[in-house]
Amino acid sequence: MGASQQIIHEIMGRFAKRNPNEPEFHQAVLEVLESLEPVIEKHPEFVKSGVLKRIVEPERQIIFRVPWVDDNGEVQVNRGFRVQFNSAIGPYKGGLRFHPSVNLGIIKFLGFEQIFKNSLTGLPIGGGKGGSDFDPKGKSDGEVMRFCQSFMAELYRHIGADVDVPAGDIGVGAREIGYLYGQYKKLTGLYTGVFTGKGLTYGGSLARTQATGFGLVYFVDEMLKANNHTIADKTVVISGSGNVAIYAAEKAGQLGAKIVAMSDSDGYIYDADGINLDTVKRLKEVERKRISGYCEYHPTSEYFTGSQGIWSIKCDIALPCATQNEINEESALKMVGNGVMVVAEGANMPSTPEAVKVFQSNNLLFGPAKAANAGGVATSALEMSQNSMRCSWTFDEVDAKLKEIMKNIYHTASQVAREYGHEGNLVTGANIAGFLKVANAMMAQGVV
Ligand code: NDP
Ligand code: 2IT
Repeated sequence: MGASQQIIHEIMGRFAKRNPNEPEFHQAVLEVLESLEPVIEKHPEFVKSGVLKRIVEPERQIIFRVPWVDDNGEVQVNRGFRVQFNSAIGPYKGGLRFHPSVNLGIIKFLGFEQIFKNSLTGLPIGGGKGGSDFDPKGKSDGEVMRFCQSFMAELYRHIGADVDVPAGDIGVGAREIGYLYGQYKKLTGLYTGVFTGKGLTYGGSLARTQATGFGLVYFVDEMLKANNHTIADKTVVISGSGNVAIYAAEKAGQLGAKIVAMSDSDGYIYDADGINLDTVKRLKEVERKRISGYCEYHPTSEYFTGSQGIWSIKCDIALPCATQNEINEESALKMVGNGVMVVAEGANMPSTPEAVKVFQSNNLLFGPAKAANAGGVATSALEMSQNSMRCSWTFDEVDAKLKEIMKNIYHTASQVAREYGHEGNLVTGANIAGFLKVANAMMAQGVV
């Protein structure tokens, strides 16, 4: 074992003892630390000043009770989380996830990823994440509102426009953000940019709704261009049918690609003619129904239960946009066998480490989440700028900035990978590039 490997091994050993039973958090930290090997060799000062030990420990973790009353008059209790992971380069920034699978380990993995992703955007935002094990599915608007109000009754004291700025993630969209923001304003009396993803009538930014999906496709487009290909006429498979998936499909379609499959947690649809996105939007954004309903409107399409099967569909470009670890080694091998050319992650950590190895050893173009899905949070930072300036930019202005940011992220990750001896490995490039800015800021600010 080399000296830098030994250092990583020691940090991981201590980390594992201090964070038991949090497999997703381990997975995220191990991937980053392994990427940092060449950095440790070049910059022993990061080890000496404890940057590595410090960066894997959240600055603050808040866990709270969220009691609310359901439509039957019964008291329900959920658990709320906010992990304020790193504020070296700006106020904590990151979404809130409402999903029954949420626990502290999930929020820590997401908060940790957010540090490097936010750094990669080039904008001044630190890393954080929050959420609850509340399941908005099947709840009435009144129940969702009461839950959000109770959640914010605690969270409000920990956040602020220059302190910590939450946004959406799985299960938190325009409706939830409206209720959360309304309660924040009522409790504090402040009309500030404390949230992003806000509605357009109360401080939201044009193009934030589209930003993660559009940004993902801008990233793919840039990656393809750099390799003398284009997105036009490519066949695309997209998992999920939420915010990220829908707008990735919209932009890929605009650029001439054909989307043949989308999914939700129950199953997936296959439409050889190309998916009709208006139907998906109506089902998911308006009616809050299941993706299976698609086939009623498009009888030549097919529905399959279970979300794994989507990865056996032949395509040129695969965009996992649902959740963590949704592509395992077996699925990755199938995708490679079917000749997939590009895999770019719209979701956070959707590929298992084994799947990533399969993609990398087969030399396809692989865009890791921290780089490929950073367009959402980047546009959140643009929303913060507009709120501070008390102005709003046009859709085209925001979209143009987003495109520029995604191009820069691609080129930064690819250039840094080359500089550190890992040409073509965007996982290593993105992790190192994201880390360096944060690590330098931490060094400059002393042991805090
Ligand atoms: P949404 O809640 O809008 O949509 C999530 C989609 O993924 C739904 O189709 C959902 O299906 C599916 N899904 C969720 N959990 C699971 C699961 N355990 N198994 C299978 N399918 C699942 O969330 P977003 O589109 O906002 O988020 C999707 C991913 O993108 C997440 O990983 C998120 O962290 C990431 N992301 C989001 C950003 C944003 O700006 N919103 C920015 C960057 C990353 P169902 O309805 O059946 O639950
Ligand atoms: O994972 C993510 O980057 C998000 N859910 C968006 C975070 C944000 O603050 O816009």
